[in-house]
Amino acid sequence: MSTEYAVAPAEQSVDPSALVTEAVDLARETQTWWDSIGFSGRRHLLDRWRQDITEHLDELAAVVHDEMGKPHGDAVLEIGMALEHLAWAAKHARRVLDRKRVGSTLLAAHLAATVEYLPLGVIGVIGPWNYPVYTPMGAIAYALAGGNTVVFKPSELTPLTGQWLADSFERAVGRPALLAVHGRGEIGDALCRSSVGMISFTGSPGTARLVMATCAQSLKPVLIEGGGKDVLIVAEDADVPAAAAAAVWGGMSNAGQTCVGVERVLAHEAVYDELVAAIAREAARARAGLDDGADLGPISLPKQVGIIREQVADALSRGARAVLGGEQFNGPAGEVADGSPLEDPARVIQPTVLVDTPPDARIQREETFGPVITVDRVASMDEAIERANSGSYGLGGAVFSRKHGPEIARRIRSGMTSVNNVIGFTGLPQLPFGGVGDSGFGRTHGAEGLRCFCYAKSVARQRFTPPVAVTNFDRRARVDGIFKTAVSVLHGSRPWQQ
Ligand code: TXE
Repeated sequence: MSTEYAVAPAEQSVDPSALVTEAVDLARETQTWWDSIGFSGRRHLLDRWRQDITEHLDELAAVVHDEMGKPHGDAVLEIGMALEHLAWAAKHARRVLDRKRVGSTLLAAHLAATVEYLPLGVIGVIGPWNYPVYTPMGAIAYALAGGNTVVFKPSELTPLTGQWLADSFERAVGRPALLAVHGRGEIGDALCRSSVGMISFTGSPGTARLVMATCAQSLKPVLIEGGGKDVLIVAEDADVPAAAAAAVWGGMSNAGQTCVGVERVLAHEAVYDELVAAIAREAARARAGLDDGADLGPISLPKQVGIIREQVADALSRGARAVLGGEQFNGPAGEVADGSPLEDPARVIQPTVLVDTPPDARIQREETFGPVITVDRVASMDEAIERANSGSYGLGGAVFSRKHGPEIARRIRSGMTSVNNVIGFTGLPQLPFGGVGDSGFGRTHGAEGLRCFCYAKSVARQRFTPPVAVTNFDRRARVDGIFKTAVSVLHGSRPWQQ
């Protein structure tokens, strides 16, 4: 497997767009063949890719662990979930995208109609570092299954993982339908300016706006997933121990670097004290560290350490209390230099639980993306929902209630909500994944995810000459009269239905 990678252009004197143009051109050449082999041909080759990843699972997990620090076991979990999506997309692409007859109407009875979803061509995927396999696979697998080829720009924090995926694809399939290009924002920007048919972006809302602005210049469609400030709501009829365990896993796993992770817990006052105690006990059992036995690894993105510490310091200064982990935030908000190694102890942040956090604290509305959760009391589910929906994000979320979960879930303004579990929706390939507000728009996964990288092609074929032809200039009063009568009959008021 090749290990030397195109390094960020900052280290190279070549024009960033030349790297990207070369990859996009190769992907476009390959796309003609990839489209021509059809759904069964692509399914066969995507299954071969999936088997190759499975056969080298530990190797890929080691690359992920080494690059961004998550425990090996968590990397295996992530890769397994990504393979679920790859399998589903390959298997269901024909059912979702292939040509289908659609019904006609009385006025258009002379037409037979079909619709199918055709590939946009080459898809540019810009990926994140926190789930460097699972998240990009949500675009790559669905785009490939629909007949597109893909140029993938992994995060500059996880280039080896991105290249590993492209190399694995090449090993299994033998043709470059998936290519990786590497570098920082300027390579991502060059991909947005290239001739790809669409951009799938996962990252921060700020960068998402830059991506959109660049793509707007060529009217290029974009899919945006911009992070979240997800809540876990605990109703008074909830299973409190289960809710506590979910809050801790959802908030602390992957060192809290999960776009659909739990950032805020809102608990009914009837169960609040019991829940806080249970969360503190559960979170105290999770240990952050650099060793293999750690439950959560270091903070992957150097600048994030400062963001987390500033948000916690701000909350504590406004009266919040840490029922776990507060002591590590005494003293100045530590900065970690951009080039600091993953093994820098300053990147290790222990699970932290804050209570009594004022609503105006930064941590209540800004994405923390660290192993820190706030737990607040509410007097009712109405108040919980109002507070849940008060922010600018709307990605995931969870509700714990024995009887009212689905109805509460529906009122949370987010793309996905789990009921009596946490992030369960990420493991169901059938469910579309995406958000609203600053969390972005467009959907990966599911039927929507397959269609997202295609365009609908509608065909209306004339089966016989219509008895009353309205689309010609010979149309005279007689035909107009007949047409008006038909419209009145079809669309006029129906006294018997009053
Ligand atoms: O994201 P960026 P970063 C959030 C999280 C994190 C913050 C910053 O809160 O702390 O974003 O992380 C590429 N045109 N999430 O710096 O800057 C860049 O190379 C095109 C949540 O990683 O958004 C990288 O590959 N591309 C998120 C990708 O965009 C550009 C997961 C993301 O970078 C570009 C990751 C440009 N002008 C971070 N500038 C989630 N939703 O899970 C940069 N890039």
